[in-house]
Amino acid sequence: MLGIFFNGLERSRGSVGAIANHAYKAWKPHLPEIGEFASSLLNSSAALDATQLCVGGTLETMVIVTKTDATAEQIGTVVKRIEAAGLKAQISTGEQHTVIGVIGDKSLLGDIPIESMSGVERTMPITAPFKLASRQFREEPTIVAVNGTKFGGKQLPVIAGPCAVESTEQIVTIAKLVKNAGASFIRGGAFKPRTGPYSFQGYGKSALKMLKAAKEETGLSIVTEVMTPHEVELVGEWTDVFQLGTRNMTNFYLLREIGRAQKPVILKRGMASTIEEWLLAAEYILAEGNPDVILCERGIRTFETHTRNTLDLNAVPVVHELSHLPIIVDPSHGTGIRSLVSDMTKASVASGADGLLLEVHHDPDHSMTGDGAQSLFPDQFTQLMQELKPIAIAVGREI
Ligand SMILES: [Mn+2]
Repeated sequence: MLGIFFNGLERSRGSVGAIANHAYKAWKPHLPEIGEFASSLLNSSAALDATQLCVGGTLETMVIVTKTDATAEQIGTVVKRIEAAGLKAQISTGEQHTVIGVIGDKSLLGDIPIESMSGVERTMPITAPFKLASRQFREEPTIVAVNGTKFGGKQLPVIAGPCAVESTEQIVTIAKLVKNAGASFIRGGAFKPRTGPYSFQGYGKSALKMLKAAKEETGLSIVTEVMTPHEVELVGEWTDVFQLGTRNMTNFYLLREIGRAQKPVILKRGMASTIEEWLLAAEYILAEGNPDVILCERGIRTFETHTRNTLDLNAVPVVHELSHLPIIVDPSHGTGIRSLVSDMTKASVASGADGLLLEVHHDPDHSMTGDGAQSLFPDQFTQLMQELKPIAIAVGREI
């Protein structure tokens, strides 16, 4: 049975959906053993995916909204009942209510009278395909704080720096310039996911040390990309915020590993991904227990070839409607053209962005990644920061 299922899975995921649902009902009492058996037998990603898929077959997430006066003890009792039934509970503390997200097969709750337990106001299903990322799970915006700087509140944090870390001198010079202009974060790639294998791939661990030098010199927090699950620990030792790049938005093993790291992450939108797929990618991180996800719109592929990407500013208000997560905008990659970056940054702030990510280089003609063409000169960046102030005020924000 198991073998046929996995073979089917390799051929077509869609066609085995129905089989998975039937099989799941029969397997349910034995799921942990089956998962273990499948992993040890095949020790392959297909095995893990299959187990996850069949668990997902009847997955129906719901939230338990607790009363405004519910005590920590009452909430703890509800959580214990959920976990004892074999489900995962995720708590979100809001101003009015604490909400408990129940992840897993709701039928495992059986006859537990959740709605009549003390402290519980009501339960409701989350109808959106993404659950923990949805506004239904959490009404208030999530604030992601990094060393005192907050994404998702009134403040608009700015992350600036070169595409790649090229030398200590380069990154320290740029860090000082962007700090003076008002940025809170220095960015720069140590591990670079390049379209071609012969392009500069980044200086790796030595670049992380260079970023640390820039942090020590300026006090700016670090944002840098992590590309593979096994580098999460290393990069996490140096960075303040992980960046997960556009090419890795659907790298589900990386998403899960970052979900297990207790560190904020900027999740860039896949260049060909819908907003729903993007929020589902965020869900992978949230479901592993990391609540600090910052979404980043960085432009998508369209039929337009004049610009590098089409900066989808629709995504900002759409994400705010669908999700409680903060969303920042990267107009540098969104346009790919220096002369367009300032205008689109202003438009980003006007659209309600919760922060900005900008490429800035003091010597863009010698940039090692080819992204020099979209990098602002430091004086342009300084001027832009000033010009953004009245726009931020007009939309109720501060920069
Ligand atoms: Mn770049």
